[in-house]
Amino acid sequence: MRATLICWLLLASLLANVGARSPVLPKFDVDIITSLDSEDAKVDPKLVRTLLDNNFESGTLSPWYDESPGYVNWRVENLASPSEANSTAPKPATGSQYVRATRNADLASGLAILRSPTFTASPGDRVSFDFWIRSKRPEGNNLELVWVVDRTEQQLVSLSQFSTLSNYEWRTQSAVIPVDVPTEGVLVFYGYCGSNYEDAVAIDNIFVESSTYTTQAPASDCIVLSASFGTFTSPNYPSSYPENANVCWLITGAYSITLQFNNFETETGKDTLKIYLGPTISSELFADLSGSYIPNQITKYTESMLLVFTSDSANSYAGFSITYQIVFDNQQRPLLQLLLLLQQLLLIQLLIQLLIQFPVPKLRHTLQLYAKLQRNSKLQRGSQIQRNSKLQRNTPVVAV
Ligand SMILES: [Ca+2]
Ligand SMILES: [Ca+2]
Repeated sequence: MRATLICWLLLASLLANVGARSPVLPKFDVDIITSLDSEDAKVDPKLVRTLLDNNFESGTLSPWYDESPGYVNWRVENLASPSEANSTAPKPATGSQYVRATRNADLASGLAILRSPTFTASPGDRVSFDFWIRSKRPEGNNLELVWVVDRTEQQLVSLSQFSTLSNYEWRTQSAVIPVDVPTEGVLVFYGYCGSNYEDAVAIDNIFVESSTYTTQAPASDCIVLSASFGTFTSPNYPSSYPENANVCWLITGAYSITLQFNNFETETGKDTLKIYLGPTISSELFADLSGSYIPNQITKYTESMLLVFTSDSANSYAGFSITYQIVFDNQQRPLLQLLLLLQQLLLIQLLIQLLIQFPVPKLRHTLQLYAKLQRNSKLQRGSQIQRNSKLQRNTPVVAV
């Protein structure tokens, strides 16, 4: 691994010298990425997905990080105080801070690498960003964006065509992250910057957005289960469901959701019922069910749940019947109040039972008896006090 890095540094050094003379674009080495892949092992890829957006106004790259091997590094700079004053950036569309491939005092050329932590991309996810790129020679510099999964890079964007002497424009670029199923991977920006003072590569407003399909289609096209309880089935149940079925059910605004499977029979591995703990297929996949095993009852404390049933083009079975029960979020307070009321009712019932055990005449007798006992005990205490005070008076005072 170290040998690879040394080789690469030698290559970068060579490129630095070549880059000063002619606009040769570097060939990127996958090993660079994988050799630097240990830092984010502790970060949950599902959680970090929502943190990737950065407009750099806070002055930090996080959660992106600089993996540049030398010469040129990513630095967040302010429009008011650019790190390379000879070639100041145009004003960004919003804010004043952005990240720039910044060279040393000698303006040595090189490759700057900006890398995301490993995160889970869902189908349709799209990355967008603003960029400014300039060079003394046409196409002399480049900004590439690649998607890396299992040490394999896939180029999403290459922007050298915007690298001209006269370019002073921030532009927006976007690309779909190419995944068919939720996939863990890394986004990497490669910024190659030459050694002329006019050379510049800068990035701003990185956003990773879910596609319209994943965020909206299930919510609008699905069967919305809005009653507190009920039963839903696969199409045609108990007859065979159709081939190429694609049906979904959506529950939202819940506090908890319970599913009781009355029957379940689908083609194993081909015709599946997927249960997501959230409103879209980008949400956490809780279960991927198929076959003839009837699952146990499920109760999940989740605001929403999406169930998606799909079948392939052959071999259909009876499908499923599921009884659901939803405790809606706004039912929680009334439910707690009801429980408190029940508790009070139980106390009242205990009192009533006591009264039944002591019928009223008997109760009056008991109270009279209690009053008499109280009087007697007062009298006894009174005579005891009198006796004690007599005793005290009769005790001689001993002079010291
Ligand atoms: Ca900004
Ligand atoms: Ca099938």
